[in-house]
Amino acid sequence: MDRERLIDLVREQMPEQRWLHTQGVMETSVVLAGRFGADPVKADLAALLHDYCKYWPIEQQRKVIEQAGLADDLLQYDKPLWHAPAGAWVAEQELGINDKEILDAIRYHTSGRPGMTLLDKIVCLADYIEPGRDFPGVEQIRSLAELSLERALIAGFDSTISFLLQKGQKVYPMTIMARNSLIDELV
Ligand code: DGI
Ligand code: FE
Ligand code: FE
Ligand code: FE
Repeated sequence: MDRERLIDLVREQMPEQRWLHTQGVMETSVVLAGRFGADPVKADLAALLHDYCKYWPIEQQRKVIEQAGLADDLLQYDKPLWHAPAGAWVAEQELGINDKEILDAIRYHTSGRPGMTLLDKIVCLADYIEPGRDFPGVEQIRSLAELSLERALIAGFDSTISFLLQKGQKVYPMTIMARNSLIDELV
Protein backbone atom coordinates (compact mmCIF):
# COMPACT_ATOMS: atom_id res chain seq x y z
CA MET A 1 0.00 0.00 0.00
CA ASP A 2 1.46 3.40 -0.88
CA ARG A 3 2.03 6.16 1.65
CA GLU A 4 -0.83 8.36 0.40
CA ARG A 5 -3.34 5.52 0.81
CA LEU A 6 -2.01 4.78 4.30
CA ILE A 7 -2.38 8.46 5.22
CA ASP A 8 -6.03 8.41 4.13
CA LEU A 9 -6.67 5.26 6.17
CA VAL A 10 -4.95 6.65 9.28
CA ARG A 11 -6.98 9.87 9.09
CA GLU A 12 -10.21 7.85 8.95
CA GLN A 13 -9.37 6.16 12.26
CA MET A 14 -9.09 9.27 14.40
CA PRO A 15 -10.35 12.78 15.14
CA GLU A 16 -8.52 15.73 13.57
CA GLN A 17 -6.66 16.52 16.80
CA ARG A 18 -5.10 13.06 16.93
CA TRP A 19 -4.13 13.35 13.25
CA LEU A 20 -2.30 16.58 14.11
CA HIS A 21 -0.50 14.70 16.91
CA THR A 22 0.37 11.91 14.44
CA GLN A 23 1.85 14.44 12.00
CA GLY A 24 3.88 15.92 14.87
CA VAL A 25 5.21 12.47 15.77
CA MET A 26 6.12 11.88 12.09
CA GLU A 27 8.06 15.16 11.83
CA THR A 28 9.81 14.64 15.15
CA SER A 29 10.66 11.01 14.36
CA VAL A 30 12.31 12.04 11.10
CA VAL A 31 14.34 14.73 12.89
CA LEU A 32 15.43 12.23 15.57
CA ALA A 33 16.28 9.65 12.88
CA GLY A 34 18.58 12.22 11.27
CA ARG A 35 20.14 13.13 14.61
CA PHE A 36 20.73 9.59 15.86
CA GLY A 37 21.33 7.69 12.62
CA ALA A 38 18.12 5.75 11.97
CA ASP A 39 16.32 5.17 8.67
CA PRO A 40 14.05 8.23 8.17
CA VAL A 41 11.66 6.35 5.88
CA LYS A 42 11.03 3.69 8.52
CA ALA A 43 10.73 6.34 11.23
CA ASP A 44 8.12 8.20 9.19
CA LEU A 45 6.07 5.07 8.50
CA ALA A 46 6.17 3.77 12.09
CA ALA A 47 5.12 7.22 13.35
CA LEU A 48 2.31 7.46 10.78
CA LEU A 49 0.83 4.19 12.04
CA HIS A 50 1.70 4.33 15.75
CA ASP A 51 -1.75 5.43 17.04
CA TYR A 52 -3.83 3.66 14.39
CA CYS A 53 -6.06 1.93 16.95
CA LYS A 54 -6.05 4.68 19.61
CA TYR A 55 -9.71 5.62 19.01
CA TRP A 56 -11.03 2.17 18.29
CA PRO A 57 -13.71 1.04 20.76
CA ILE A 58 -11.90 -0.51 23.69
CA GLU A 59 -13.62 -3.87 23.26
CA GLN A 60 -12.37 -4.02 19.68
CA GLN A 61 -8.82 -3.39 20.93
CA ARG A 62 -9.26 -6.17 23.50
CA LYS A 63 -10.52 -8.52 20.79
CA VAL A 64 -7.49 -7.91 18.58
CA ILE A 65 -5.15 -8.64 21.48
CA GLU A 66 -7.03 -11.81 22.48
CA GLN A 67 -7.55 -13.16 18.97
CA ALA A 68 -4.04 -12.41 17.82
CA GLY A 69 -2.64 -14.27 20.83
CA LEU A 70 -0.59 -11.21 21.74
CA ALA A 71 1.01 -10.61 25.12
CA ASP A 72 -2.33 -10.67 26.90
CA ASP A 73 -0.86 -9.92 30.33
CA LEU A 74 -1.36 -6.39 29.02
CA LEU A 75 -5.10 -6.78 29.51
CA GLN A 76 -4.50 -6.71 33.28
CA TYR A 77 -3.08 -3.20 32.98
CA ASP A 78 -4.36 0.20 31.88
CA LYS A 79 -6.39 0.38 28.69
CA PRO A 80 -4.22 3.17 27.22
CA LEU A 81 -1.55 0.48 26.74
CA TRP A 82 -3.70 -1.64 24.45
CA HIS A 83 -3.77 0.40 21.24
CA ALA A 84 -0.04 -0.14 20.65
CA PRO A 85 0.07 -3.94 20.15
CA ALA A 86 -3.37 -3.79 18.51
CA GLY A 87 -1.99 -1.24 16.03
CA ALA A 88 1.03 -3.41 15.22
CA TRP A 89 -1.22 -6.37 14.51
CA VAL A 90 -3.54 -4.37 12.25
CA ALA A 91 -0.55 -2.83 10.43
CA GLU A 92 0.73 -6.30 9.67
CA GLN A 93 -2.55 -8.08 8.90
CA GLU A 94 -4.54 -5.35 7.19
CA LEU A 95 -2.10 -2.73 5.95
CA GLY A 96 0.55 -5.06 4.59
CA ILE A 97 3.44 -3.80 6.71
CA ASN A 98 5.97 -6.62 7.04
CA ASP A 99 9.04 -4.83 8.35
CA LYS A 100 9.65 -6.19 11.86
CA GLU A 101 11.44 -3.04 13.02
CA ILE A 102 8.47 -0.88 12.05
CA LEU A 103 5.97 -3.29 13.59
CA ASP A 104 7.95 -3.44 16.85
CA ALA A 105 8.26 0.35 17.04
CA ILE A 106 4.45 0.54 16.83
CA ARG A 107 3.99 -2.37 19.27
CA TYR A 108 6.24 -0.92 21.98
CA HIS A 109 5.65 2.83 21.53
CA THR A 110 3.62 3.11 24.75
CA SER A 111 5.08 0.52 27.12
CA GLY A 112 8.67 0.50 25.90
CA ARG A 113 10.55 -2.78 26.42
CA PRO A 114 13.96 -3.90 27.62
CA GLY A 115 16.54 -3.68 24.82
CA MET A 116 14.62 -1.13 22.74
CA THR A 117 15.87 -0.80 19.16
CA LEU A 118 16.93 2.57 17.76
CA LEU A 119 13.59 2.83 15.95
CA ASP A 120 11.61 1.85 19.10
CA LYS A 121 13.35 4.64 21.00
CA ILE A 122 12.79 7.23 18.30
CA VAL A 123 9.04 6.68 17.95
CA CYS A 124 8.50 6.42 21.70
CA LEU A 125 10.46 9.63 22.35
CA ALA A 126 8.85 11.50 19.44
CA ASP A 127 5.48 10.58 20.95
CA TYR A 128 6.53 12.40 24.15
CA ILE A 129 8.03 15.51 22.58
CA GLU A 130 6.22 16.25 19.30
CA PRO A 131 5.45 19.97 19.00
CA GLY A 132 1.81 19.59 20.10
CA ARG A 133 2.68 18.01 23.46
CA ASP A 134 2.42 20.17 26.51
CA PHE A 135 2.83 18.52 29.91
CA PRO A 136 4.93 19.46 32.93
CA GLY A 137 8.54 18.53 32.17
CA VAL A 138 8.22 18.26 28.38
CA GLU A 139 10.73 21.09 27.82
CA GLN A 140 13.36 19.27 29.83
CA ILE A 141 12.78 16.09 27.83
CA ARG A 142 13.11 18.12 24.60
CA SER A 143 16.46 19.52 25.80
CA LEU A 144 17.76 16.07 26.74
CA ALA A 145 16.71 14.84 23.29
CA GLU A 146 19.21 17.23 21.70
CA LEU A 147 22.01 15.07 23.09
CA SER A 148 20.85 11.68 24.26
CA LEU A 149 18.00 9.47 23.11
CA GLU A 150 18.40 7.32 26.21
CA ARG A 151 18.48 10.16 28.77
CA ALA A 152 15.46 11.80 27.16
CA LEU A 153 13.50 8.56 27.11
CA ILE A 154 14.35 7.80 30.75
CA ALA A 155 12.99 11.25 31.66
CA GLY A 156 9.87 10.45 29.61
CA PHE A 157 9.28 7.16 31.41
CA ASP A 158 10.01 8.89 34.74
CA SER A 159 7.21 11.35 34.04
CA THR A 160 4.76 8.60 33.04
CA ILE A 161 5.64 6.42 36.03
CA SER A 162 5.35 9.38 38.48
CA PHE A 163 2.00 10.28 36.95
CA LEU A 164 0.72 6.72 37.40
CA LEU A 165 2.03 6.54 40.98
CA GLN A 166 0.38 9.86 41.87
CA LYS A 167 -2.92 8.56 40.61
CA GLY A 168 -2.53 5.30 42.54
CA GLN A 169 -2.55 3.25 39.35
CA LYS A 170 -0.70 0.10 38.42
CA VAL A 171 2.45 0.28 36.32
CA TYR A 172 2.98 -2.27 33.55
CA PRO A 173 6.17 -4.11 34.56
CA MET A 174 7.63 -3.86 31.04
CA THR A 175 7.76 -0.07 31.42
CA ILE A 176 9.94 -0.47 34.52
CA MET A 177 12.09 -2.97 32.64
CA ALA A 178 12.41 -0.57 29.72
CA ARG A 179 13.60 2.20 32.05
CA ASN A 180 16.07 -0.11 33.83
CA SER A 181 17.45 -1.27 30.50
CA LEU A 182 17.96 2.33 29.28
CA ILE A 183 19.82 3.18 32.51
CA ASP A 184 22.13 0.21 31.87
CA GLU A 185 22.83 1.61 28.41
CA LEU A 186 24.14 4.92 29.78
CA VAL A 187 27.90 5.07 29.76
O1 DGI B 1 -1.22 7.31 22.47
P1 DGI B 1 -0.60 8.58 23.00
O2 DGI B 1 -1.55 9.36 23.86
O3 DGI B 1 0.00 9.42 21.94
O4 DGI B 1 0.59 8.17 23.97
P2 DGI B 1 1.01 6.72 24.51
O5 DGI B 1 0.75 5.69 23.49
O6 DGI B 1 2.42 6.87 24.95
O7 DGI B 1 0.04 6.45 25.73
C1 DGI B 1 0.43 6.99 26.96
C2 DGI B 1 -0.61 6.73 28.02
O8 DGI B 1 -0.53 5.40 28.53
C3 DGI B 1 -0.29 7.68 29.17
O9 DGI B 1 -1.46 8.44 29.43
C4 DGI B 1 0.04 6.78 30.30
C5 DGI B 1 -0.69 5.51 29.94
N1 DGI B 1 -0.19 4.33 30.66
C6 DGI B 1 -0.93 3.64 31.52
N2 DGI B 1 -0.23 2.66 32.09
C7 DGI B 1 1.01 2.73 31.59
C8 DGI B 1 1.04 3.79 30.66
N3 DGI B 1 2.16 4.10 29.97
C9 DGI B 1 3.27 3.35 30.21
N4 DGI B 1 4.40 3.62 29.54
N5 DGI B 1 3.28 2.32 31.12
C10 DGI B 1 2.19 1.98 31.84
O10 DGI B 1 2.22 1.06 32.67
FE1 FE C 1 -0.03 5.88 21.45
FE1 FE D 1 4.38 7.32 24.52
FE1 FE E 1 0.92 8.96 20.07
